[in-house]
Amino acid sequence: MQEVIAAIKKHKKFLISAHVNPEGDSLCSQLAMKEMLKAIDKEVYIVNNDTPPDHYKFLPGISAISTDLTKKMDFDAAVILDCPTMKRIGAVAGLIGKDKMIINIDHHISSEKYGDVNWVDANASSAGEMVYKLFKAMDVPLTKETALLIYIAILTDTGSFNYENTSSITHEIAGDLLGYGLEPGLVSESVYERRTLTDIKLLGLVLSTLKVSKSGEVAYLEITKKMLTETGADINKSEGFINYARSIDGIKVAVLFKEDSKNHNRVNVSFRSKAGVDVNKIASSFGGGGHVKASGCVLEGALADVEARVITEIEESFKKK
Ligand SMILES: [Mn+2]
Repeated sequence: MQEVIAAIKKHKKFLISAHVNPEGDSLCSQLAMKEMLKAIDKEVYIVNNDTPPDHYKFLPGISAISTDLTKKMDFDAAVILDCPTMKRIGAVAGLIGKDKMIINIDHHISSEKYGDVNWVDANASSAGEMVYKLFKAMDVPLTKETALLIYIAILTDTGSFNYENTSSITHEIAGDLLGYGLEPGLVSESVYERRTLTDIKLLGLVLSTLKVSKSGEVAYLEITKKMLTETGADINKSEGFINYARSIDGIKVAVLFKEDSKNHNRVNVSFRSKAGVDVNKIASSFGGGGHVKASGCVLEGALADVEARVITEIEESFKKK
């Protein structure tokens, strides 16, 4: 962290970015980081590959996130948050010339440490938790808004304090954040109780695809392009669907296969595990990565073929143990 602080102090103008298909932690850690840099008189831009999902439009300062890659920006350092590889920031990578300093702040175990400065803490619950530590180390006071952002980053990345990445430190930080006047019940409602009728209809279609592998230890679901056109639902609203598959008793790995909306021969694959199974290893074997209990990869091929390949690979990996 000291290296990060030194790099921040040395530079004046910053570009902030995070991984494609943004969710709670990536959005909130970027917005909180921006507030921290502004508080110490830095110039800051946030540029992302994708527009934030509609259900996060309530986040304070969200309009600062631009997806305009053509706009000329003057910056001398880039802060990349919650992003294990440079590839995962998408087209934003093209804006960062070789002369720019790259500061990588991440909690993914699979981080490729692509920065000039890398602060990777796989024990941190979220990138938001790391930004919190920066606020404290740099003596920048939190506000109700920045406390809310960091709280939501932690809330969403820990599955509401349910996952193994939740530690006593996570709870201590959450406790401190609540002291800025946050009401946990209201925050939870604003994050989780924003589904539309369409989203629930999509959930119904997705759950009807549920299958279990031969071993009885892998449960999987699929989202097809047809389901999205039929319901008119937004793919971003499927966050959390995979947990229904994982919640089945006896299941060790849950997989969600999503047909890519732009490229018809591409499938986005998400993995969630329990009972100590390492899905980062499985995702890595397919060129992806993430965390021990939550990871993902992107595969070329038709949905049925990709499904068969992935499920066979997981079943094989169980046999090797
Ligand atoms: Mn994260």
